[in-house]
Amino acid sequence: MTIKLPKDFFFGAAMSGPQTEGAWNVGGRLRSYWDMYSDQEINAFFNNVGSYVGNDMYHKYEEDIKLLKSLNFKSFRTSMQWTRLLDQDGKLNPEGAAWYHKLIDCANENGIDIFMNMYHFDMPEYLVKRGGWQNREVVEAYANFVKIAMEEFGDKVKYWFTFNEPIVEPEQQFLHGVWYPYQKDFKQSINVQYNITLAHCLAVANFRKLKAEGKLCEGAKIGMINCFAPPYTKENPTPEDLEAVRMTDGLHNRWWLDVVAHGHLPQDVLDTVENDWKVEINRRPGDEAILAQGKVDWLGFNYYQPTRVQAPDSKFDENGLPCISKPYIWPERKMNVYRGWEIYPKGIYDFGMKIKKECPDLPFFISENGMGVEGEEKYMDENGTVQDDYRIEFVRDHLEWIAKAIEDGANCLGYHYWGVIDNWSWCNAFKNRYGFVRVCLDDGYKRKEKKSASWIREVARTNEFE
Ligand code: BGP
Repeated sequence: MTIKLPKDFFFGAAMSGPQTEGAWNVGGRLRSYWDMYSDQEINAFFNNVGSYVGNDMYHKYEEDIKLLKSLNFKSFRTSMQWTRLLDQDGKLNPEGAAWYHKLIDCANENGIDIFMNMYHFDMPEYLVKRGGWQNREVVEAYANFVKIAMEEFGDKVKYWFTFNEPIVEPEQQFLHGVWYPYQKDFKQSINVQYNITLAHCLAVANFRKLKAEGKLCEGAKIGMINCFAPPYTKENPTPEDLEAVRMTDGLHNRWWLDVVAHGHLPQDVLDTVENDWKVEINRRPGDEAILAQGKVDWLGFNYYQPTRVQAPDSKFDENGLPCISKPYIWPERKMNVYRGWEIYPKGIYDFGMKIKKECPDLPFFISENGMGVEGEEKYMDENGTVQDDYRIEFVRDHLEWIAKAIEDGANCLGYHYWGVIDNWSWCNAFKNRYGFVRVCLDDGYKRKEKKSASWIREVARTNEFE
């Protein structure tokens, strides 16, 4: 059966600056949270590979952009590193800016739209030392960074995004405690989440102001990229299970959806956090007016796996902080065993329909989706080409559900695959490879297409697949 996507549906690549560029000490780049973390604790990283090299895109960007073009991709999302663009006084670093000019010009010359994301978990180290997102001054510093970037590149970048997956830092660093500073404290986590939300809103306000002044490209748009996951629970749930679903959805999904679509936070979530759980959010007078400016033009939806939850064992932990839910293991689940993530393509449809229902005026695109596999050498043929049929199947199954969502009225405009060219990834480093293109770490970071590259090239050319 042939599945057809709309004619103007776009395919593109999702990557990020800190995971690709490398060149960590070139051109006056400052150190980031990841460089600090790598120095402090290299064994927190798979195979002790820290943040320094990325996939060497700093030097290979021309080759990489041509590669994306040859795959028939129309767009490329990366992120601008705060550490590269600005100096420690928050002023433009001309050498850093020069490299981003080259990257953007090269993409434009090749007919690839840059989707420029302004933050991908990569706080400058000197700001981490001032408390990072716990400090309201950092919120202002971020808004300044975005403003400078938009002033510098506004005439050549049309599509801007404030954050990638803003829920990840609060959760990984302050709630689950799996990334430095390894805290498990809901109060810290919700306040970091809140400050990031304000930072987003101030950045949108800067965008709107510059746009009104005619300083941005014709048709320039601003968006936010979120990892959304539909929360499911067990069959025949108890009221407590449903409550776990409500608050998981509230903190992970609706928190952001309400800001970007409606300009406020979900009241039921605030009520639960502040009144029932007695956790104080450091809100200040005037914040509501800031939140009201957070509405965006479109939305990026990253999807990897669903969330399955049930009621927690107790409502509060030993420190009196709330327990929101505990995982529910669905007996029929199919896993990507390498990444430890469930594969559930229908989730992309379910959440797409949720966006349509809850934010009917907000167009979206799939901004990340992908399959990371460890040890892909074992799938290499005699020519050294990775025969990644599993990846083709993964993408095809998700595209099929996207096509169905569009058929049922979802306003989904395109699909960006995560990590088109293998890249470095946070504590996992190069453990799980996502690319349609392999990066040969022991051969000068050479690029080599996998089997899936020819498949996606044809899908992106025709907007249809079998
Ligand atoms: C997303 C992030 C990406 C990337 C991806 C895969 O959440 O936005 O930066 O890391 O997940 O994750 P991993 O490489 O850890 O498997």
